[in-house]
Amino acid sequence: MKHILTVLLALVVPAHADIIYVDSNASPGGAGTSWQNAHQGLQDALLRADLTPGPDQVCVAEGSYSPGALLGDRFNIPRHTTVVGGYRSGDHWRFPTGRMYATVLTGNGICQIVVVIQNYGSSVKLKSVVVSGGIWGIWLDGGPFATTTLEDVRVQNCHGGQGISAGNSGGTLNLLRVEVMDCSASAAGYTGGMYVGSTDRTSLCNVIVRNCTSDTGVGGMHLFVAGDGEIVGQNILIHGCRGKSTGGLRAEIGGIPGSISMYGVTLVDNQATSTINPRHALGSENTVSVPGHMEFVNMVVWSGFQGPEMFGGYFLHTYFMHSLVRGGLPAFFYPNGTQTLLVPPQLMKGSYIPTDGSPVRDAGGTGTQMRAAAPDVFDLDNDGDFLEDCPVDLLGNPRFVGAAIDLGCYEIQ
Ligand SMILES: [Ca+2]
Ligand SMILES: [Ca+2]
Repeated sequence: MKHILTVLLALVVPAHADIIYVDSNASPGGAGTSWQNAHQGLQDALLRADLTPGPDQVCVAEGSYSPGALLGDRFNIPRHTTVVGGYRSGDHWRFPTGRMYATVLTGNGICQIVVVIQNYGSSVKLKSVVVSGGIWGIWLDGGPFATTTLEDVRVQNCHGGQGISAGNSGGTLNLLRVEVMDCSASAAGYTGGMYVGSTDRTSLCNVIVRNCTSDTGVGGMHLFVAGDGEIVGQNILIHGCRGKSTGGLRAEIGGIPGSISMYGVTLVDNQATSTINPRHALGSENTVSVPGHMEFVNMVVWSGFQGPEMFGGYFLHTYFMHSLVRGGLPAFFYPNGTQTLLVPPQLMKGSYIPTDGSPVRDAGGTGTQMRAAAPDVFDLDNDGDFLEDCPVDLLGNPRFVGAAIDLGCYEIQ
């Protein structure tokens, strides 16, 4: 009887993640079982997480961590693994966003890829780390039934490949408070900042791409949807990016139609270098004859370079609602563009936060899908409501202030 009871208890007790500790200030040879006995390197912890069958949480203290000194060395985040950085060394306290005590994963300018996530059918999260010094920063492949999350992650100073390359083929991909800065692509067609390809559900919330370049492709961000995939974005800032055909953001639907819905996007000071068909801020295309649904709501587009800010193809199902666009919408988009402002947005230099007198104030509205904002899939106000309009702006301030929502990624308080 006692034996049966033990078996029953083993079945009902939830499987808790094993915690593996990493601190670059630890002595060599630690087993990773506590902060006092922490692994000195992240690679040891990831190898151990890979060998254990259940979920693991790898906690990493502030400091610099390198996957190795060879081109092919990389941090492989195993299935069923969460990696959380930002702990203060010594007392291991951490701020909620983990940004104060930086856990830096660096390829030291040697490694081809710094972080690889190949996730099939499990939950993998990378949280509160800075990734730098690779040809590629993060290469992510989320397969069927996988949930893959990047949260409070910054990628910087990666040159040659792409800052972040994220594929989602049949699972859930979440990018929350992700920033890519000072990255560049040189190989054909690559995106300097961030490429996201999705055949299933992908959510981007509070994402910044700045000062990223590509000699041959998109400078800032390239979104691609195939199958019946969807990408939903909220509070996106892309600035200072330079590409060949597209400077800031390229949104593309290919294959069987899916959807891209972007809310509260600010595209400023981006540039395209091509003399043929450049789009400084936004290229949006359904590249198939049966188009999907593409919608941009409450957007600010203001690059200020000579030439068109925007370009699109198969525009019947592309909607631009309640936006401020330098030079106005291209004729292609008529009659799907509505409520377009043509005056300068009056943003503060550097931060791109609107001034009090900015015309973006209270100029927002709802899209054809009757939303002013994306669903609060991350429940950023912790009220248990995941379906309401996202209640915060890029800074985490309240989104619904004054008579209406503001255009762009920030809300004037
Ligand atoms: Ca407002
Ligand atoms: Ca909520």
